[in-house]
Amino acid sequence: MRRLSIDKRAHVFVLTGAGISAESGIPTFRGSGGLWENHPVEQVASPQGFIQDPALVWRFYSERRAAAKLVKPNPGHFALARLEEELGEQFLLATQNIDGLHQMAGSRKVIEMHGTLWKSRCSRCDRPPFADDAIYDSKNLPGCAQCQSRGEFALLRPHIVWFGEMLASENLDAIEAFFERARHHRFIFMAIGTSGRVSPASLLVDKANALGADSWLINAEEATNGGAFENTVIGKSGEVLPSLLALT
Ligand code: BV8
Repeated sequence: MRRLSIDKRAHVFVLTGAGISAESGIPTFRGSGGLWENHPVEQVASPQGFIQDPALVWRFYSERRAAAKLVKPNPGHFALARLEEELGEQFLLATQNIDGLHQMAGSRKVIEMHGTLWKSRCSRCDRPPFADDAIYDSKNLPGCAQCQSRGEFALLRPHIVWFGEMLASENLDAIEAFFERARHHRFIFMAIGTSGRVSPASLLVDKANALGADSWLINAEEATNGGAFENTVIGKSGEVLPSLLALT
């Protein structure tokens, strides 16, 4: 098996998924069979789910906020923060996770492709998303103060990209711009701790390959889109990343 060697000239893009937070104690989606309280996550994490039962959806995210407050980054998160320190603008991290552990580990530029647990926004008006780590009780769901000041009522919602919702174009543009620069150099694409089931994140490896990237999957098991990667390292990210990402 080839060894990954990253030197100072490399341009490295990393996509992480739930697997990188598993060793911090946050359950993955596939690990729970994709279910929460016997509901398929794709149903709860959706606009339809929120309209149908906002109390259920706020309970889902309040429980994840409460759990995520108790966990800490693991050596996998710290290894990525170190690599960003060493490569600077030649490094870009995008995550599908909403737990904020990359930032807690010291990563400075993190593209949160699917949003974040730590912000809420109005489900209706144009009030910008705001920091919010509140645990809401299903009996008194949060309303938007701006709408209220206009004599209207609208529920707050988590600032998260649900299934069936578009990803923020500025995030996709930033990734595209990095790929455009990296293609003229030694371009390494890494996906870490992701089953590769959710698009458009799971399609990034194909774009990187088409631009000449050296693609690596670091995962506890084979992934749905595993065939797209030239190289695969099967292992726990917290155990393999510290040595794998050391500069040569
Ligand atoms: C979009 C926030 C355009 C929410 C998330 C049919 C109908 C409608 C839509 C679709 C359809 N088919 C496809 C789609 C598109 C859909 C999609 O991909 N669906 C899937 C289910 C098939 N995508 C979307 O809807 C996206 N938007 O496409 O817009 C559009 C618009 C309308 C209609 C069509 C298209 C929006 C997707 C974003 C959804 N939001 N998160 C929340 O978190 O609550 S996705 C959510 O699930 C996560 O963010 C993550 O992305 C995904 C779970 O994936 P992973 O992170 O990979 O986690 P998983 O558990 O699966 O895997 C973990 C891996 O780690 C495992 O392989 C495991 O082995 C490994 N592991 C475990 N421990 C370790 C480890 N590895 C290393 N070390 C360890 N220690």
